[in-house]
Amino acid sequence: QAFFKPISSADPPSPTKRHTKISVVGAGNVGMAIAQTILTQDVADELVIVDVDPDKLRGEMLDLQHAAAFLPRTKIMASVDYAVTVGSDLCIVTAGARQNPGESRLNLLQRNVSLFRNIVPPLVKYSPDTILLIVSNPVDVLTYVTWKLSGFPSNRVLGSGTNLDSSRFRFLIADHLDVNAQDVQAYIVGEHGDSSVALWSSISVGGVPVLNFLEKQQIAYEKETLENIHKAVVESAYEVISLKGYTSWAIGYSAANLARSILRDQRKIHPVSVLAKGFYGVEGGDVFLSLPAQLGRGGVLGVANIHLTDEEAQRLRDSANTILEVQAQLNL
Ligand code: 6V0
Repeated sequence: QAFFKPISSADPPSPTKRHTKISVVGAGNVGMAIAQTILTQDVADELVIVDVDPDKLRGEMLDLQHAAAFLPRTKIMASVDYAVTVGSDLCIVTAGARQNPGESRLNLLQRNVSLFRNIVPPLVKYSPDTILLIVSNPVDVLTYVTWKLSGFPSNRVLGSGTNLDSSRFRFLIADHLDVNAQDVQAYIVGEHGDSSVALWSSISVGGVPVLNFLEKQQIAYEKETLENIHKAVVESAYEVISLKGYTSWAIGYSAANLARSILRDQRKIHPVSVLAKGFYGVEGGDVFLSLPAQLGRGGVLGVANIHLTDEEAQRLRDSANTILEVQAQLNL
């Protein structure tokens, strides 16, 4: 069996293309954290920021431009007019409405869908070949909405999904084992948020499968500790928001990391929100949720065929059903 199921619509990269342009929609906490990480990590030649608030937008643009002397050379532009995004290789959407006191999540989602009707069509109009990376929450449903509104093939629409949850997971495992988080391989898949699925069988440190190692050393399987780590991952966003009001740095690095893999054709595997129908027994409708996907210049190149236990596969399908139930109530 092949390691990747290829997605046939993923075109090979153009060998001559060098100049890279990224547009970020939404100049809030998340959009600006992504923008500044893209700049410091030298991911693009041109960075464009779009928002509906012209003063904030210009202020943020000038503030970033004033750091040019300390950064790799990147042309920075900002406008309320989507014409500035023309020819983008990657568009990252972080715009979102804020939840009103007492407002249901579904109502908030419906308002975000209305925002997306004003965001996705102009992005597509000015950059018909772009890749769309969605960050706004609820990210899985909004990625589906974007796919529908764009008319793009599914390889060119993805959500940041559980790339962030997985990096939180890797940090907590690294902290527990006192190792470097970059040496920890571990995936959280499924919905970004409450019904996410931790793949215990995927955890390895420096190439050594952790559960196998514990079993061989006859060290008691620390299931409770592992489950507490996953619980801490799910709760960590709520904790950060209750402490500082929003999350920004980790999602900034997470999205810039995805941008690099895509635009520099790194072909790395990231748990990101992709059209999941047909993978790992997910059936019953078009649903975007996070699976370990290979990313490159063509967007989502394939989905890794990693081993899931029966319980993990069932949880993934439950996660898919949770998202499908929300989508069924949407007015698209
Ligand atoms: P914020 O600071 O309120 O920024 C939102 C920005 O969107 C503001 O600057 C608005 O002016 C702008 N905006 C609103 N409507 C439009 C529009 N129609 N066109 C362009 N811009 C518009 O929010 P913050 O930056 O903190 O969060 C943004 C979104 O990211 C929210 O939906 C969060 O829930 C989501 N996050 C997603 C994460 C993930 O892992 N996927 C992580 C953190 C936050």
